[in-house]
Formats: sequence, C-alpha cells, structure tokens
Amino acid sequence: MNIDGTITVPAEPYEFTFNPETCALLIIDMQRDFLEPGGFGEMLGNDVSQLRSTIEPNKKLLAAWRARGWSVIHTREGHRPDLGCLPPAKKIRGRSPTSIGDHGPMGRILVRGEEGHDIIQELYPKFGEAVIDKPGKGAFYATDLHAILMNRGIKQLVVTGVTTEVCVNTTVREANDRGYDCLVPSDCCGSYYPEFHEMGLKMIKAQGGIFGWVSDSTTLLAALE
Ligand code: C5J
Repeated sequence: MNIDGTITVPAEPYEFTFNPETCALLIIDMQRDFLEPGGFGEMLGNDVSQLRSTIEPNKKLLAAWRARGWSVIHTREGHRPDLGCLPPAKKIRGRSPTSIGDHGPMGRILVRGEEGHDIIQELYPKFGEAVIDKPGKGAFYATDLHAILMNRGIKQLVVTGVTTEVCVNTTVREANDRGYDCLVPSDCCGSYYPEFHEMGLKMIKAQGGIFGWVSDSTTLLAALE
C-alpha cells in the first residue's frame, strides 16, 4: 500500500494505481447458464468447460475483496419472464432450435429467476453486494449500475467474469466512456475461444490502455498484501 492509502498494481500498458475506498470489484455474468452444461453457452454450441478455470482465481479475489470490506458488484445477463426486455433480434440470433426463453435442463434459458440464470455457488453474492440484472452484453445498458457507482463514489473498477470478448469487453468499453478506470485480471476472465480471450485483452490495453489495464490475479493479490 502506498503512503496515501492507494495501491499500485503492476499491469499493462503501465501500472494501475487505485484507491480501495473508491474501487469496486465488478464480476460479470458468472452464471450457471454460461459455466455449466445445459445452459445458454452450451446452447450456442460452446464447450463450457473452457470457462471453468476462471472460478478459482475469482474466488480468491472475491475473498480478498470481502475480507477488506471493499465494494463488490455482480451482474447477470438475462431477461424478464415475460421476455419484455428481449429484443426480437436477440431472440432469433443464431437460428438455434432452442433459444432464450425456451425450456432447458436448468429452466428457461437466460430468464431471470430460473436456475440457469443464477450465479454459480462458488461466487454466490453475499447480502449487501449489489446484483445487476442486465438485458444486454454491457452492464451499463438499461441498468442502474452507473447510478449505484456514482452514489457510492466509485471511480475505478476491477472487472472480471465471462466472456472476455463479449460482456467483459463491452462493459469495460462502456465504463471507460463514462470515466471509470478499469483493471482486468486476465485469469479471472475467460472465453469459449482462447484466441478471442487473448485478443479481447489485447484490445483493452492497446494504444496506451485505450479502454483500460490488464494484469492477473496473482499480481493483484500480491499488491494487496
Ligand atoms: C455472452 C456474456 N457471451 N456474458 N454473454 O453472450 O459474455
């Protein structure tokens, strides 16, 4: 910890300094629908086991954040049971025989309140941690995330979750445009496609950190000690 209470983490394209009082851990969509067989991810033809390596590093980071009493926010991608917030274009995308709102092994796919929509047990939110239900890929679109962050005085975000190139990337871009600094620990994010994970991270840190910073959980946790 620095003398002024801030913490500096080795990162790319250069070190990331944050004030823990005004920095939240934002965990994106670590839901059964994306990480377990029978959900939305598998319905799209993906191998969900690809994402499971993100669970342990997220668990460690979440435990460290909680132990220090710092802000934690979770998000879930999904739709109202009446599908009123599901754009028709999203419903039919992929031409899959089963789509969002249809019944699957974990209940209706990507529908709020269903088993598959829930956050995995390993990272289950605790009382007091905000859970943002989002209909889109970005966590700011059609949610009260920005209001919550502003009301809590949050200016910086550590963003983790799945998938790197879709919801994590979209959220980091949205956050960047709203003036937040984002640090992304690489091993706490994952993709069904390793090459998309790699490129997704490269896009964030390119051009002097055009959208944010990239580090890893071991480096971040070491900086907290
Ligand atoms: C996707 C997400 N990939 N959480 N959602 O559809 O990244």
